[in-house]
Amino acid sequence: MTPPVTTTMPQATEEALLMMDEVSTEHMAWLKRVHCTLLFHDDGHGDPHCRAIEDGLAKKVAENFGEGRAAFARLKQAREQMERMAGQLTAAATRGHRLDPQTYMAFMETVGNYHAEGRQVELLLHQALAETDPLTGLHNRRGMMRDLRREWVRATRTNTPCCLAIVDLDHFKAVNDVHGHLTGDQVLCAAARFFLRRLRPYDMVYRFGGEEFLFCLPNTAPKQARRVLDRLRLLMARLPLRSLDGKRMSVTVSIGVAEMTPDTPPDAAIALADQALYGAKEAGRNRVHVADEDDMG
Ligand code: GH3
Ligand code: MG
Ligand code: MG
Repeated sequence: MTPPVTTTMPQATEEALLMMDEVSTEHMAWLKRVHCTLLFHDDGHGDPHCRAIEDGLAKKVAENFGEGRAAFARLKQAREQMERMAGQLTAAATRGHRLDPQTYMAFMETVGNYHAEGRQVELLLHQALAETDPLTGLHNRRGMMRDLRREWVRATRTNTPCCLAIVDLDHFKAVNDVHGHLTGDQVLCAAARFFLRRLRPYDMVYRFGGEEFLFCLPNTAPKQARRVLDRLRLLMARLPLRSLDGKRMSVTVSIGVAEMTPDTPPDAAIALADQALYGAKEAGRNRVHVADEDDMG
């Protein structure tokens, strides 16, 4: 299944990582209380506080970080299993029964599983953070080639077209020079939001470089890509923007498109799209050029 257009807001991911730290601290405190109950029969182990943090975290993850849902479901399952075992052991201990070493070892096994699943969640969050552009929240180049390769393999296997487009904001240096760098940053964020809104849910948008974005458009032949991107280009030019000091402004984009084919893997398609983009700039900007159609040779 093609992953949907998603942004993993870095702030949410950072918060999730901090909450995972809390989960870990709370878990250790709970584990100590369980051991006190087992050793001294004080029946004080109670519910692990990490349960509430985890539930809040799972909600955050579901909202901001789709890929983490399965890992979270596994973490929750591991915690429930661990709690069940702890319940059995502590019930026996408080009734004054002798502890069975095998049951204790099985319990510690579930603790180990829970740690391992927590580590997986953390790894996924770290990976998401590393693959996210902190300014726009879009996926950055890290991970992009992996995604593109996957789409190329899929397009080849299913014999369906798939286009790549490099989208470059025109005269963006002038935006910074005239309105300041902070306005420039806001324009980049507005462009990212606009692209996500206008494209289909299964299209992919990456921040390719400074003021350049890369789209991967599965199931899209060059003709169709040209139509879709030309409409996007026209709408972008009309997108009302304001500088930080309240002045009205607009930006245009130039777009280079190339198809990934069995003989044109991602890196070759990117090079072709880049050449087409160069052609679009040379031809006057604010236009879409398709490799092999607009710029022969
Ligand atoms: P062209 O139409 O040929 O693309 O001209 P351009 O001015 O857009 O291209 P150029 O490569 O000369 O300048 C790109 C500018 O984008 C310069 C750089 O400072 C700006 N830029 C890159 N990344 C960021 C960013 O994260 N924030 C801001 N505000 N500006 C950025
Ligand atoms: Mg550029
Ligand atoms: Mg530019």
